[in-house]
Amino acid sequence: MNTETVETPENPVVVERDGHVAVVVLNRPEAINAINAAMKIALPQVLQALDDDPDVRVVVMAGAGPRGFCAGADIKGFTEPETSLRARKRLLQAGFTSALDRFSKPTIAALHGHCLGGGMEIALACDLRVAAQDTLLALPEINLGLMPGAGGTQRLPRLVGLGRALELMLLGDRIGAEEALRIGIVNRVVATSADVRAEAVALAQRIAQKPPAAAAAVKEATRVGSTLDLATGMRLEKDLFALLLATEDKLEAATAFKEKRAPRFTGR
Ligand code: CO8
Repeated sequence: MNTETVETPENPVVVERDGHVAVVVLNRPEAINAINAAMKIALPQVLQALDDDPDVRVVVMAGAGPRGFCAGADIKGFTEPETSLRARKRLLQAGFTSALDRFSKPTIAALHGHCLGGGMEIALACDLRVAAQDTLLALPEINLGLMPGAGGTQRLPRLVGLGRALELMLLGDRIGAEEALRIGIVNRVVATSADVRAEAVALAQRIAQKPPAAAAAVKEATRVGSTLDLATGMRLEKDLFALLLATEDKLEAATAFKEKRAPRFTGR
């Protein structure tokens, strides 16, 4: 794997490449990858660059070090109160998880250890989640006099329903990987944290073999469609379907079928 770094003093986000898959690593292991100001700046920049790179087809999000994926917002940075108006403006402008919403290609979170607060919100903003058995997930903001502020109140109920989401957010309790699998927060559980990144990358590699425009269209139709009424969602699906009919990859798939060979997709 090649490793690229982002030009910030602390390198809070590192990108590793494996063919058409990019692994974005939250890289503050000494603080269980807590999200500080530098990470909030770096993550959207990194994702934008990967979205613009035609060689990248799928992104895996992971956390450095043995302690966990991400322990949430950097609580040590909670030093001064902000005026409400300034804080609201900053949150609306920055939105590091909005960068994952804007990201057009499939994303997979590889979770281990602590996955708390903003860390769980990053995971929720990804399309799929793979968790090691030792993963502990929680939205504990209520214990800090806060509430989830990076999409948790909106994304969690869409995955698990209102009742379960409210219970998790009102109590702030941690749940393990098996419970997260049972209620639909994670897609797969692997035995050890040593295996989780490999499992997520293997899943990413399978998706990377698919025609990229079709993968992006499935993502857009499903994610955007889930916020729309049925008729508008169906219309979006038809629009995206019509765009795919004009791709070279659609023709390549049909030609490969006729020639009884594996297709070679280019993303065009
Ligand atoms: N912020 C800053 N530093 C942290 C954080 C954090 N969230 N979590 C852990 N660390 C640091 C610790 O301070 C410690 O550093 P040091 O050795 O220098 O003291 C190191 O990481 C290891 O942590 P611990 O020694 O505490 O390890 P333990 O195994 O005893 O405990 C825990 C691990 C349970 C994860 C514990 O550290 C903990 O409770 N951390 C706080 C978790 C939390 O409450 N997270 C939610 C924060 S709120 C939030 O995320 C709101 C997001 C809203 C979006 C806003 C945009 C960012």
